[in-house]
Amino acid sequence: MLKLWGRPDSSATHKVLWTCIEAGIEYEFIMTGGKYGGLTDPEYLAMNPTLRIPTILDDGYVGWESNSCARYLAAKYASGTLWPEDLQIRAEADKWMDWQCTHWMDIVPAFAWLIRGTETFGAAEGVEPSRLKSLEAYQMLEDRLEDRDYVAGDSFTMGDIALCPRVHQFLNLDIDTPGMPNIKAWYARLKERPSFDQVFTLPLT
Ligand SMILES: N[C@@H](CCC(=O)N[C@@H](CS)C(=O)NCC(=O)O)C(=O)O
Repeated sequence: MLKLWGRPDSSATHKVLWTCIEAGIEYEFIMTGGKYGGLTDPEYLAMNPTLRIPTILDDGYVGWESNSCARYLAAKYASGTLWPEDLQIRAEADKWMDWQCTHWMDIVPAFAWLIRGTETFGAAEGVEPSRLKSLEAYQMLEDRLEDRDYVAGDSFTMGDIALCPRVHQFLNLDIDTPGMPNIKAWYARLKERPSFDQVFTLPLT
């Protein structure tokens, strides 16, 4: 059975967990990182030297980097759904997964202060620049969702899975997120999936 090391309040873990649930993969979830620790255990380090979660072990293959894990699992277990068979549609899903990596830090200063009280990113003063930077970046996603229900096209794919955790954080912080009707409608669509509540089980932490 696939093993997944991560924690249920980690946005990177969410992507892999969601992929497992949507693809119907049986998995063992091993609580790691944050308050669970374990990142420096020699056995864990030997699998994943980045001191990060998530990590997967599937049939002898060790994977880390959440988008890479999601791609691997989607290709192996959800070809035709999460992993679009059409090359150009798949490339769109891929493109937005990579785009998400470029912008994943935008919301972190606001998240760090408002949810964790972390001062590393500028405390309260860091919130507004972070909000504005996120709004600017999310305008690209807003435009992309103008005439389609999901980021790669007509159906839910790994692209939506990779994008959602940070959008989930952004929309659930106590900050002003004006406009963005396409993103909000897309987020509401994702929330309707039965899998959503199995992934986003905890308040933001
Ligand atoms: N680019 C990596 C980022 C992984 C990452 O930053 N994970 C965070 C949790 S979201 C982590 O391991 N933090 C340390 C911890 O949880 O102890 C990925 O997408 O997998």
